[in-house]
Amino acid sequence: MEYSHQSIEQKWQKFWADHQTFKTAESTDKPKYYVLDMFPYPSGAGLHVGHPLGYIASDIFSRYKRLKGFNVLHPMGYDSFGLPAEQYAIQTGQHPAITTETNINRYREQLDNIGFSYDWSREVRTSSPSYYKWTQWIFMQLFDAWYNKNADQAAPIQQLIAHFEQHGSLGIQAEADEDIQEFTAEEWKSFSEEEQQKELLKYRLAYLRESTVNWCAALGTVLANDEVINGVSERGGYPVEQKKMMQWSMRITAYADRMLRGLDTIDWPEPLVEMQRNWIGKSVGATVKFPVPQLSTFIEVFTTRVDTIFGVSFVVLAPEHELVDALTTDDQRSEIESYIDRTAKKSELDRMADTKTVSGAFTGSYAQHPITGEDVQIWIADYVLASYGTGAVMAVPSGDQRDYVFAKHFNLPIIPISDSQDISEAADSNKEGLYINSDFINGLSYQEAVPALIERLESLKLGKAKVNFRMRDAIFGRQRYWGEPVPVYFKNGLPYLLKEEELPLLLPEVDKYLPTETGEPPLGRAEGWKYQGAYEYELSTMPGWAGSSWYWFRYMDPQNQDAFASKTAVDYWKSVDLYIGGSEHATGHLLYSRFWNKFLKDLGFHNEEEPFKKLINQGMIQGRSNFVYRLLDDEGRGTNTFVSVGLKDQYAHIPLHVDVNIVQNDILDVEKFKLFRPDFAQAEFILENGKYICGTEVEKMSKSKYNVVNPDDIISQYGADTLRLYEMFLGPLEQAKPWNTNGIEGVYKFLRKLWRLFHNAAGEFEVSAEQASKAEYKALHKIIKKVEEDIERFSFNTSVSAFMICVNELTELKCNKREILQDLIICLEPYAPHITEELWSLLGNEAGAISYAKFPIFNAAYLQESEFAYPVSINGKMKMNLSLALDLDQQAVEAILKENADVQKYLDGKLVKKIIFVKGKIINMVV
Ligand code: ANZ
Repeated sequence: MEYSHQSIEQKWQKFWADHQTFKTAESTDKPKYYVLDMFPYPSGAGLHVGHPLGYIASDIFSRYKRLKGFNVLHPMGYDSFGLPAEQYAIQTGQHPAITTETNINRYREQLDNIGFSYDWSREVRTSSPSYYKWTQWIFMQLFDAWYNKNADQAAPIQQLIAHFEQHGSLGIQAEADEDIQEFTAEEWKSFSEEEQQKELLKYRLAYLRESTVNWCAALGTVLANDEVINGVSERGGYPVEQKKMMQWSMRITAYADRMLRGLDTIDWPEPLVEMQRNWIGKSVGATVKFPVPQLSTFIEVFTTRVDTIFGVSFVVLAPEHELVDALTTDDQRSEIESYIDRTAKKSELDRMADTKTVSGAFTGSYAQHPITGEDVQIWIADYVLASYGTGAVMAVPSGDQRDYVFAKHFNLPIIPISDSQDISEAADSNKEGLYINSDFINGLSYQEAVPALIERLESLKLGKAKVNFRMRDAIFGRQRYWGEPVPVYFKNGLPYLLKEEELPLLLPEVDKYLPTETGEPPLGRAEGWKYQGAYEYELSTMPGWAGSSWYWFRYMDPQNQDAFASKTAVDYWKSVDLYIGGSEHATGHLLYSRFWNKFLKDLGFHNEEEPFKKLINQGMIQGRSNFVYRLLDDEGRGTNTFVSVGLKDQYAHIPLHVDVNIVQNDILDVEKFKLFRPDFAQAEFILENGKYICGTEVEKMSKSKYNVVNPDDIISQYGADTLRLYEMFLGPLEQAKPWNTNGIEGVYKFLRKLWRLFHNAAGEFEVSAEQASKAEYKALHKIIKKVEEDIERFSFNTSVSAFMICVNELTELKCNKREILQDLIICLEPYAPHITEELWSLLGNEAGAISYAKFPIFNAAYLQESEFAYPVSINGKMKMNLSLALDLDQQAVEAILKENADVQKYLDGKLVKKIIFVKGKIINMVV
């Protein structure tokens, strides 16, 4: 029988599904191992060959771990709330739930075709009520919690209320809003219900507050900073403006320090760790107050360089700073206002990215230097960000490059603070010894001067040490339909939670998926949708990242009705041992997930500080585009003649993308090309050696470039096992690489060759029970060792070529020994599960049992060489090679040399004085 991938693969996929081969339970004494993929958003386009790369790698690892005796949790699900289904709903009126369901079915079909060993009984969908009930429940826990700095963890808000009732605000150290009040217990009790709720909102980990947001009018929603690229939305490229709105936020900043510390305890790629570090952006410095006597107020700045304070020659506020209006003098008002208008159009990211344009305006007012008391001008400029530090800086042109450029541009004073006259050098050095000599810090080192300065500022009540984080609290809401409803209603303008037993709060039906006429989110259209028929629900829905910030817990116990996951399941599976996914989630999903994980730990729901122990980013598979070259006529218009790539430079031409699916090994199927587009029906070709050869280029895989390859097509032609092996064979998992089908035949041939080892010349299955030879054992144990080492270090590509070598060796040895072949297919099972299942059962084993077989044990003895070809020299001159057993000692070797005719010929009767013998290396005879 010939190797027929189609029937074999269908047969085994059905078998696995029917027998639930990969269903996982907690009740086992095997050690656990949790392998997680970043679950997909089920888009309408389906999977292309780039998508499964990470899934194949994680599946290989999962299957390998099972063979190694682990109880493996390897689930899959769908991140199924999101914008594309909603955009489609707006265009067509089709409910996003229907689009989502269709897309999921398509994804499932494609995933099944690849032969993944997922436990589908644990599938989750973030958009299903039984799942989002728990997303809402977690939101409620966050709303009902505060962050206790003394304990460095979150705690129930009830505990805070109890403290307020007994001691007032005294003794509370919280991560909270800046404007929290001080009050006694009596005062607290005298507050109205409304006043108490307002105060508590400043402490809650999920809270409402007015904030500047990235408003995207075209998408009708607020976007997170990482969803805005160069001032336009990441999805769709629509303009984004800054706008003030009441928004739900998550106090992720409370966890900033723990998130930083945690990075040292996990095994993640260094660039990813670095991105998170920068995103969190811890800065150790001080806040300093510059008095503004005429307004009896202060301008507070944040600086990491308090040592440069004597170089301050002006202060700069962000244009949005709350004091700008009061500080602006009549003379300067029109200039300031027009400047504010101009900068409002730029996003924060644009402002940070633009280091070239210098712009700003003078308010007309002055502040006092906190130590020297001198007057300094107050300016506004958009290089100062409203959302960072205090939204104001003390400008030190002799210490800071941006301040220097600004001072030069507007002709502001520059006070030297360094011996160095070269300002760029001084700014670069950016470390020590830049402060000028001043009485009380005279002679102190930088390390001593900073605390001395802070002490002085503290005694003046004009400053204090301060640690700042660049990370902001995360906006938690969007003005869209297709997301989780927030389980909150409003009474007297204040938010209240639903009761736990009222969950899930179902997404209501609406007539259109658009904002209301009055600009409210789509949920505002739901008729009669009121809490207890009386109170307004929150109308925004949760952001895309809500459902994905805890999904790994749900897989542990997906059907649980009483908890997001049972304690038993969570205690058993703990955290994810291996997480594979794309690097685009570095500062979104992977930060939010760490945050929610830590929060749920603080409340005692589990014990793991970090959710994902090891993480690997798979590289992108790029498309390999093909081009045809269309000849141009004298007027530069495209003709209907196409020239092969090698000849194209002899003609005026333009390149055109051509569908890679009608090109094989860069040779165009000209008949299919004529059907590709109606205007090509009459196409003519200038060929090379009778063929039309296409040009190529590596680009992003996308429909518009006609370079999308669908895994289903590869699978129907070559099979899933070939696809799996080939995706790995393309190169190291972490690297970006182009999809190039040119080598896929080689992999397919390898599988057919493997198949033939088990079959005789007549094509009948035939293996021998004889004992294997040394050479056969050697081939087998080489591959056992290699596969084990490769998989353990996630080097999947290198095993594929080793398998090919092994099968070639065994073919040459004409090996059909059962004991060799059976172990070989166990090694190969993680990569090519279908063919190995088939061969396994042909060998007479229990069907399906190969998935739980024992990975063969490597025996080093088989790799030891038993003979060595010694170079034999006479007086240091190499004469010949002599193969001898490696276990011979000097005496035995000398005896053999004496007997050997060739050796005697070279000696030509000369007397041997001494024989130098180094085992496994050389023989030298001294005559
Ligand atoms: C004086 C100074 C002198 C500064 C000097 C730097 C060098 P990181 O490390 O990013 O925290 N800064 C403070 N708030 C800002 C804001 N809202 N927008 C823009 N810039 C702001 O950097 C903190 C430094 O960035 C602060 O220290 C401040 O400038 C500036 F030789 O103060 B520095």
